[in-house]
Amino acid sequence: MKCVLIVPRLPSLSTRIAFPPQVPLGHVMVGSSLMRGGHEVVLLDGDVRKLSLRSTVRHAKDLQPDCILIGHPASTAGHPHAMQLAQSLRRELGSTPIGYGGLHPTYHASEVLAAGDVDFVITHEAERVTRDLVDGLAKGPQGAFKAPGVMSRQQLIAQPTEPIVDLDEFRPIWSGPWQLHRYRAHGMRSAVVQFSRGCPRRCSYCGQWDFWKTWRHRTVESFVSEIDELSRLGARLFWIADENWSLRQDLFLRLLEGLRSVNRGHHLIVAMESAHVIRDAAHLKLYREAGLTQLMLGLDGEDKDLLGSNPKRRADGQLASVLDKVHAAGMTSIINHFMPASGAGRPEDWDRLRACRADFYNTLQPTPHRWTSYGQRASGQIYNRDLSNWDYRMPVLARSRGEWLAKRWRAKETELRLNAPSALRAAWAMVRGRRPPAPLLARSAFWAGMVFVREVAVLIAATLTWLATYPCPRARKQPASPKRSLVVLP
Ligand code: B12
Ligand code: SF4
Repeated sequence: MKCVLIVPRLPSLSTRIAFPPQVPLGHVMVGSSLMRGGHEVVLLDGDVRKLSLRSTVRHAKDLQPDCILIGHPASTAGHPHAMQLAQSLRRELGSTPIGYGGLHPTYHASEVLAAGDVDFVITHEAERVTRDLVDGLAKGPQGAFKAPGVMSRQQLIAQPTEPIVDLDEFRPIWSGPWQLHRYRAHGMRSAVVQFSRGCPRRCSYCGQWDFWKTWRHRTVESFVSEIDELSRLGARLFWIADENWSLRQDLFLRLLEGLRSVNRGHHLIVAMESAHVIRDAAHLKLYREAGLTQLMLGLDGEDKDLLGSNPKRRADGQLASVLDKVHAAGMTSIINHFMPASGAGRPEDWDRLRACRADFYNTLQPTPHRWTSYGQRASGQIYNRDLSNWDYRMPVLARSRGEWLAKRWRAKETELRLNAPSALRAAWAMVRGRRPPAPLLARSAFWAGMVFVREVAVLIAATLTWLATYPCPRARKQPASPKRSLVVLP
C-alpha cells in the first residue's frame, strides 16, 4: 500500500518565532514501521513546508495514495487543522481510507468519527497498530475494521492492545523519506529522538502517563547508535522526546556515558525532574560531556504517585545550589511553571521560584485536557474553546473576556519579573567580560525574548480591541474559532 503521512499546517503558535516545526517523530516512527511491513511511505509535512490547506490537498492528490494518515505533533492545537484537512481530502479523494492518530484523537475518537471524514482513529502508540491496520486494508475493509487499537464507525470501541515491549524493534529508520534537511532549530540541523516512553508519576494535569500506559526504554546501545547515525547525517541539536528518561540512575549514567562516546559537539535539550538533577549533582560534568545543553525542569505537582508522594516539591529546596552548578558546568536551566488557575499568584510562590536561580522561567497556562483528572474537574470553567489556542501559552479558563485578558497580562508580568534578574546577571557578566554566553544560550535567550515581544504585541492589540468595544455585548463573546469550525469541544 502507498501510505501518505500528513502533518497539516499550524500557523498560529507564538513559539514558532523561536523554533520552526521540528521533525514529526510520531510520523517517522509510524512510517518506519510501515516500511518494515513492506509498504511505501511518503511524508507530506505541510507545517515545515508552510503549505496552505489547498496545496496540501493538491500535493496529497498528486501522490495517488492508497491510504492517508493524518496527525500533528502539537496534537490538540493541531486538531482543528487536522479535521479541516480530513474534510477537504474526503471531498477530493473520494473513498481513499483516511486514518488519524496521536494524543488528541485517541481521547476524542467518537467525535472525530462522528464528523464523518475520518475512517479510522489509531489510538495510543501507533507503530504496531497502524501496520496492522494497513496490512488489513491491503486485504480489504473487513480486515482493517478488526485491527486492535483502531476505532472506526463500524468498531466504536477499540480492542485493547498491549504496550510495545521491545522499543528497539520499532526504532526509526532515519534513512527513510523524511527530508531531514528541512528541520532546523537555533541555526542547526535538528532531530527529535526518544529513549523512553511513559512516566510512573501521576500528575493530575498531565495525561502522558495514561497515554503510554507504562514506562519503558530502549537499550542504551541502540539509542546511542541512533544519535551517532543522526550526527553523521548532520543533526547537531536533539530534542529528547522523553517524559522521564532519568528515572533510573544506573541506567541513566550508562546512557550518558554512551552519549559522551558519540558526542561530536551535539546539543541535547531535555525535560527532567528536578529531583533527578539534585540526585546527580556529582555527575554534572558527565551531563555536559554527554552533550546536555538545556535542562527543562517542572516544579508543579501536588499529586501522590507510584514512587512516593510529591517528588517535585520535595526537590525544590536544594535546587538553587544545584542549578548554580548546572550553570557553571555550561548548561542552561529552564523552569516551566504553571500559572495558578485563579490567575493571581502568591508573592511567596514567586519568591520561591526566583530563589531557584534558573536561567529562564517559562510560564504555562493550566489547560484542562479532558483525559486528565484536572481537565474533568475544570471542565465547567472553560472560556477559550478554540483548540488551536490550547498550547499552554494561552489561558483557557476564565469567566469573561476581561478576566481572560487579565490572565494573559499576569503571565507576561510574571515572566518579566522572574527573568529580569537572570537577564541582568548575564548582561553584567558579559559587560565585565567574565563569561561570554554560550552561542546556544545567547540564541535561545534572544528568541525567547522575541516570543515574549510578539505575545505582548498581540496582547496589546487584543486589549485595545476589547476596550474599544466594551461594554458592547459582542466583546464578551468567547474567542473566535477557526473558520468552518470542526473543533471538537472538550
Ligand atoms: C519533543 C517535544 C516537542 C519539541 C518538538 C516536537 C515536534 N516534533 O514538533 C518542541 C520543543 C519543538 C515542542 C513544541 C511544542 N509542543 Co511538544 N512535546 C514534545 C514531547 C516531549 C515529545 C514529542 C514526541 O516526539 N514524542 C514521541 C512520539 C513518538 O510520540 P507521539 O508524537 O505522541 O507519537 C505517537 C502517537 O501519538 C502516535 N502518533 C503521533 N503522530 C501520529 C501520526 C499518525 C499519522 C499516526 C497514525 C499516529 C501518530 O503514534 C506515535 C508513535 O507511537 C511531547 C510529550 C511526549 N512525550 O510525547 C510534547 C508535547 C507533544 N508537546 C506539547 C505541546 C503543547 C507543544 C507546543 C504546542 C508548545 C508550544 N506552545 O510551543 C509546541 C508545538 C510545536 C509543534 N509541533 O507544532 C504537548 C501536546 C499536548 C496536547 N494535548 O496535544 C505535549 C504532549 C507535552 C505535554 N505533556 O502536554 N514539543
Ligand atoms: S512527571 Fe511529567 S510526565 Fe510524569 S506525570 Fe508528571 S507532568 Fe506528566
